[in-house]
Amino acid sequence: MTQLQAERQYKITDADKETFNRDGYWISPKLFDDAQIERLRQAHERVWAGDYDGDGYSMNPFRLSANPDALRKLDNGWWINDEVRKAVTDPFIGELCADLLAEDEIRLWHDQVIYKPGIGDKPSNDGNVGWHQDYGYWQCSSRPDMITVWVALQDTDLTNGGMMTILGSHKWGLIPDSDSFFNQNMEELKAKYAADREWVEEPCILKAGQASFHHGLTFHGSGPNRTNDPRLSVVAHVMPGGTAYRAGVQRHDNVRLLGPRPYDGQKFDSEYFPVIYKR
Ligand SMILES: O=C(O)CCC(=O)C(=O)O
Repeated sequence: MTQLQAERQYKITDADKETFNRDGYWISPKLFDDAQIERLRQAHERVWAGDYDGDGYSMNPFRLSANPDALRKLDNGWWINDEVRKAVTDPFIGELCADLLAEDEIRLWHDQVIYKPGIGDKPSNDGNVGWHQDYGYWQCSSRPDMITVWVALQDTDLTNGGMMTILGSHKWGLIPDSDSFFNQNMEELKAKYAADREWVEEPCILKAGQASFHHGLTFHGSGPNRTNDPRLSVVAHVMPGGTAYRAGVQRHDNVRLLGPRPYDGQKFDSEYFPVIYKR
């Protein structure tokens, strides 16, 4: 058995659950082999070039910014790229999430393909991801205990703009106006959210193919990529089976996937939200 095969048989331990429940995040073993990582890196190239698999339409058509330092991000890349689809619907990811959450079924909420350009020592914050809570965007969902699985497609640490989480911040509950992904002023956001809370920044240090798993309420963000190479990732946002629409709270593009007249309590259970794991 290769080392990767052994890693892909990994079972969540009580210590992993304890880490996830205490810190709001957990780092996995290597999920994907080098060949799959390379294919996902090529998928990035194709996505940004508008070269799509099949006849699907992208959820939010991507236009390359004139600013070469800007973060690139596409939601629901699985609709238009088969490699991304294979990665973000991987049952192994689903099983790890099911075990961390003690759930029987896991569905995909949506994915993201994210490219952070390397800017060397240029004084730019254009690739920053502001401190935010994912559930700050997902309040139309009945469950805040969703998980974001952030898969590194190269070795990632703070030098290339790796993500940081705020330890234990998922226990703070939903903080008002925490949908601040696009605010690139990390210091301003920190001053606002840290207030009198204990603010402990934890770098997510990952080898290529490893992933960080964070809770929907865990604050996280990332700073500049100070290398000269882009930082590439694919991200699966997942939810427990049975997660349903919470009407009248907040809009999200996914709600339109429920049909023309979504109703309170309607389950996110169509083909747009595939089951990626079931016991
Ligand atoms: O890629 C990053 O630095 C942050 C991504 C993020 O916020 C997320 O995946 O939830």
